[in-house]
Amino acid sequence: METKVSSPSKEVIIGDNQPTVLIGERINPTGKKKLAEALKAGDLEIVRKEALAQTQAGADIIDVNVGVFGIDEAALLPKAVQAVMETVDTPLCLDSSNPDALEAALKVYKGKPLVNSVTGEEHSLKRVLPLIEKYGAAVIGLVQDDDGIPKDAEGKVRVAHKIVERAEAAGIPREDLVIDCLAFAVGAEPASGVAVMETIRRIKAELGVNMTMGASNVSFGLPDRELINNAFVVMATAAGATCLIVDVAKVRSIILAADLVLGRDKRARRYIEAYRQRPKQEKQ
Ligand code: THG
Repeated sequence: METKVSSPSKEVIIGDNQPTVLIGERINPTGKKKLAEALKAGDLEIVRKEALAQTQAGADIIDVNVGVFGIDEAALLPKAVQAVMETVDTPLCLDSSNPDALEAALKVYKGKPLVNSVTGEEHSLKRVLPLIEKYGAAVIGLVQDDDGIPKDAEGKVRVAHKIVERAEAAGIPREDLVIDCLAFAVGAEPASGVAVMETIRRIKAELGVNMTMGASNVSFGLPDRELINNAFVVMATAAGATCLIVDVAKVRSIILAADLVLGRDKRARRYIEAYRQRPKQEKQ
């Protein structure tokens, strides 16, 4: 199963026999005061800078999220998307919980974007799936429904089935769906990591779709978060996740190593190339 996402000049393929696709998460005002203030003032300079920095760090796709409380996302998201498209040719992931903002961004995007996201909630399925079909986009499906986010694999798999069925009924090919299994913080929910690994294996066996994960939730509230995030992304990749939403500069090297071990980097080409690019003093 291959999910294709593109800009006018680049195509990214998410799939089992491909290197893990990394979506850069940094254009997102969550926890970033300076970016939030700039977005409120309509200043997109930081957005451009982050687009460039993440592309240089090896991001395959860049997530664009401008969700600040009190902001008109339907007006700002398309502007941010334009700014990023003018700066880099990396394909984009349009990230908003507001369907009007998603539609406004879909109208200006050039290529085939990944939309982040639809959920198993009725209002989301009814409003977002027709947009995906209309614009020929790919979409991330969050395993969350009107009862919330299921904690166990059984519940998560059930919502994944629902999203796949509803997407196909809306005329969206299965390969254009990427399921996000939604991990909780392991500090608060010790069984969450195991539940997610089981969910990934079951969804792969039962539905065959591509899967993504945001890594940073898992380590919330604990010290040395990077270490936990690294353990999590390696395990998720081994379990069958084919795409990750991460801080690319921090996670890329461990994923290159994981891809190599999993046979997703033939002749170690990507691993060695990244090693060559590293500053001399860091090499061993
Ligand atoms: N799944 C899907 N989409 C998602 C997520 C997911 N989109 C949003 C989020 N999760 C992934 N993106 C982020 C963006 C920022 C942070 C974490 C995840 C973050 N920000 C720092 C903080 O809050 O402290 C600030 C970091 C900094 O300044 O460097 O952690 O799970 N489909």
